[in-house]
Amino acid sequence: MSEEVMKEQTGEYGASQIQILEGLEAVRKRPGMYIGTTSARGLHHLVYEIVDNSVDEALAGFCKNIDVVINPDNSVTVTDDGRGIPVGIHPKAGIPAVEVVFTVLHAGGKFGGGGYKVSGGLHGVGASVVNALSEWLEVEIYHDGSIYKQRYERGAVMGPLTVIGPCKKGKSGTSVTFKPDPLVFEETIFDFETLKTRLRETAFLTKDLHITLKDTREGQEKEQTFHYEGGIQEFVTYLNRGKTPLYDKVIYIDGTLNGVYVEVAFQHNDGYNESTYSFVNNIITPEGGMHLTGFKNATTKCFNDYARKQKILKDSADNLTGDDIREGMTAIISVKIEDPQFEGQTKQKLGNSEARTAVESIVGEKLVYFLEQNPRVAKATIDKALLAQRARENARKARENTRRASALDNFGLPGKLADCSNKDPKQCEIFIVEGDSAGGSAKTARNREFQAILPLRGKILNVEKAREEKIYANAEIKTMITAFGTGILKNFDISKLRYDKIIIMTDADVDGAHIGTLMMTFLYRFMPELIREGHVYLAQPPLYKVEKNKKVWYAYSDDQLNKILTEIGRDSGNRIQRYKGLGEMDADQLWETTMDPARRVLRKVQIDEEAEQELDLTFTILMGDKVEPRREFIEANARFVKNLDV
Ligand code: TSJ
Repeated sequence: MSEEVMKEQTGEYGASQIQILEGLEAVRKRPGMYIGTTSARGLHHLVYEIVDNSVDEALAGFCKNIDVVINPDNSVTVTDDGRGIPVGIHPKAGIPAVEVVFTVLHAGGKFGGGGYKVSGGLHGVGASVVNALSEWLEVEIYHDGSIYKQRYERGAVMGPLTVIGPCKKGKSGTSVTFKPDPLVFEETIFDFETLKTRLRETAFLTKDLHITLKDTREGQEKEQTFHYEGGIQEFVTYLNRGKTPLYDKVIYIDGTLNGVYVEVAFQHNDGYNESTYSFVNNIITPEGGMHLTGFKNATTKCFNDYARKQKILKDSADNLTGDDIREGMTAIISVKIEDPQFEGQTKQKLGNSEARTAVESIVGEKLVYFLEQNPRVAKATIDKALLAQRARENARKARENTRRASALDNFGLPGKLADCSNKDPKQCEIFIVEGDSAGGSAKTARNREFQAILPLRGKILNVEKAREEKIYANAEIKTMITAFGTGILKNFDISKLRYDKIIIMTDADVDGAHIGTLMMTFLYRFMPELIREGHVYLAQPPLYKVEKNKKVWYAYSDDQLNKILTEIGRDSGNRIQRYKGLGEMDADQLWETTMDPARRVLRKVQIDEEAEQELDLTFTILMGDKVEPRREFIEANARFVKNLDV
C-alpha cells in the first residue's frame, strides 16, 4: 500500500477536497453497496436516510416537526425545526461542518455527541450518500437570524456555504432538497403510499413527533400528518385495528438499564397469529435478536409464574410455552442503544447482549406488577394460552396420525388418486387438479404409464389462517401428503418423493389462480424443499382456441392470440373460443394443450428470496389503508416467482 493511501485511510488528510470527491465517487460507482439497490426501494431509501437525520434531532429533544414534500419535478424536500446542521468551521476538516456532512462518507451527525444515533442501520449510510446519488442537492440552514445555503451536483460542491438572507430571530432548522440521479436509479418517481407507510411507522416510534407528508405533483396533490402521542402503544392499537382485542388495554412498559432504553407495548387479539415487531434505534430488526429474546423470556416466565401462583395452571400441568402465550399477540419492542451491533447474514438481527438483559429485567419486573394489578387481563391471556396449549397437543397427535398414514405407502394411497403404473419416481409426475369434473377429463387424457391424477374438491384450506390442528384434519391436505409420500416438516424426506414433478393444474381464471396460490402456500409451509428443489410446477392451460379452415391454434396469452390472428389474417372465417375452465376442454384437447410433455408449457414455482425477506418488514403490513386484503395478496403472491420452463 502506498504511503498516500495509508494517510488517507488513517484520516490525516481528512479535509482535502480531492479525497472527499474520491469518497463519493465510490458511492456512485457502486451504489448498491451503500443503499442496497437502485430500484424503487433504493430510491425511497434516500428519503429515509435524510429523514432519519431529523429524527435523530427529535430524539435528542430539539425537533418537533418534520415536513416531507414531494415536489412537482420529483425532487423531495425534507425540513425540520431542529437546531440546524452546524455551520461553523469543522476543526479537523477546515470547512463548514455541514459541508463535511454532505461530502465525507460516513460523517453523519456525530458532532455534539450524546443521544442515540438513528441512522447507521441496515446500510449504515447518510447524507453524503444521498448527495452522491442526487443529480443535485441543496441544503438550507436557519440559524441565528440567517439563512445559509449550499448546492451540490452529483456530490460535488458547487460553491461555498453562503448566507442568502435573514430569517426570523429564534427560528432554527434544516431543509434539504434533492433530486435523485436518473443515471443511477432505474426508477425516479416517488410513491406517496410507500413514503407514507414508512413515515407513519417513524411517527409511531418517536412519540410526540409531527411528521407531515405532502404531494405537490400536479393532479396528485394531497397531504397527511402523523402524530401519535401514545407512541408504540398506539402502534399496537393500529396494528390490531379490525381485529377483536382480548382485553381493552395495551400493555406498555418502559425503563432504562445500563444505558439501554427499553419500550414495549403489546395486546392480544382473538386470532392465532403472533405479530411481533422489534426495533433498535427506530430501525426494524426483521430477524429479532437480543431485545426480542429478552422480551420472549420475560413474558413467558411472568405469565407462567402468575398462572402457577393463581392456580390457573395446575401443579401437574406442563408450563405454557412462549408460543402458547404469544398466540394472538401483537407486540412492539423498541430499544435505544448507543452502539447497536447488527448480526446475521442480512444484518437484521440485534447482537448486543446488554439489550437482552435490559429488556428481560425491565419487562420481567414491571409485568409481574401489571398482572397483579390487572387480573382480568392476566386471566384472559392465560386462558387463551391454555387453549393454545391444548390445540398444540392435539396437533401433535394429528401430525403423528398423518405420519402413520403416510407410512402405509402404497396400500394407504387415497382412493381418489389415479396412480401411474411406472414405479420409478424419476419418471413420474402427478397432476393436482381442481374439481372432480376436470379431474375426470384429466384421467381420460393422461398417459397412465407415468402420469398420476389427484383431483381435489374445491378450495383447499388456507394454511396461513388456520390452526395447525385443523390443518391436519383437512381431507385435501391429508390426501396430498399421503400421495407425495415424503412426510412433512421435520419428518420430510425427499428421497421418499413418489413423483419427480408435482403439477398444479387449475382453471386459467382468478379462482384458479387463487387455488394455485393456496396450494403453493401449503407446499411452502409444509414441504418447502419440494419447491426449493424444483419439483413444483404450474400447468398452463390455453386461454383461447382459434379455428380456421379446420386448422386449430391455441393461445396461452392475449399477446399470443394477437400474433396468431396477425399471421392467419383477421377475418370472419376465424372462430375464437375463450376457455373459461379446464372442464370446457375435452380429453384430447386437454392432453395436447396442457398435459403432453412434448407440447405443454409448464411454469416452475420458485421462491423469491428478496420478496420473502421484505414480507416480514413492517411496511408490508402497514401499506395502504385497506391493509388486510392487500396483505393477504402480498403474502400469497410475493413469495413465489413463476418461471417459464422449456
Ligand atoms: F444531514 C442531513 F442532511 F441529512 C440532514 C440533517 C437533513 C435534514 C433534513 C436535517 C438534518 C439535521 C441535522 N437536522 N438537525 C440536525 N442537527 C444537527 O446536525 C446538530 C445540530 C446541533 C448540534 C450541536 O451539538 O449543537 C449537533 C447536531 C448533530
